[in-house]
Amino acid sequence: GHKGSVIWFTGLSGSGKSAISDALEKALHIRGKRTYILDGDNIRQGLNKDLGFTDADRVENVRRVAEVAKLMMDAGLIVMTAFISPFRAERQMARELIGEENFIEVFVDTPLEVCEQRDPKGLYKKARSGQLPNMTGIGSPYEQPDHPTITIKTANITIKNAVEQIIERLFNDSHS
Ligand code: GGZ
Repeated sequence: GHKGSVIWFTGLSGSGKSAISDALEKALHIRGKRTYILDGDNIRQGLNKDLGFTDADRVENVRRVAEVAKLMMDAGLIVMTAFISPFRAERQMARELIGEENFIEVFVDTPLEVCEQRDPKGLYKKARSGQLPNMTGIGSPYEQPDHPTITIKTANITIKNAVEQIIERLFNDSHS
């Protein structure tokens, strides 16, 4: 069988999903693992460029990401996905498609206020002024995971520490 797995990050815009997945990828490379990060940059610009931010489009975005992640996992990669993936039902769909034993859900639990203070792209500001009505956390819901494999509270923990927690979960049990 394959040695792949999927590390599924979920959290608000600006929560730190991309930063943590980038750091995790470096740690995995040091351990000789082959990886791939699926994120907005390589998916929403290409395969999913027909999709926006309505509920239906987010559902379809996450569905396609789950299918692609599964294919890459079957090819033996450790796949990281860094999408808000705001809806519980679609994350559950991804978990079932990929298989419970291969699926590590990482909740990047950063409070909305902190994400809003960071606001690197000014999207929250735009949302507050009414110019981006369906911003996640403002005009569009984010459903927190009930039972994530790992919760990263970025307020109390460094990126290095977050990476260590995920690595431990990956290698110190059935996920080796
Ligand atoms: C949320 C939005 C929106 C709206 C554009 N709501 O911080 P970013 O900029 O780089 O990451 C966000 C990204 C979210 O795309 P996802 O594919 O992860 O979303 S989902 O899983 O819900 O399909 C943000 C930017 O796109 N962005 N408009 N309205 N984030």
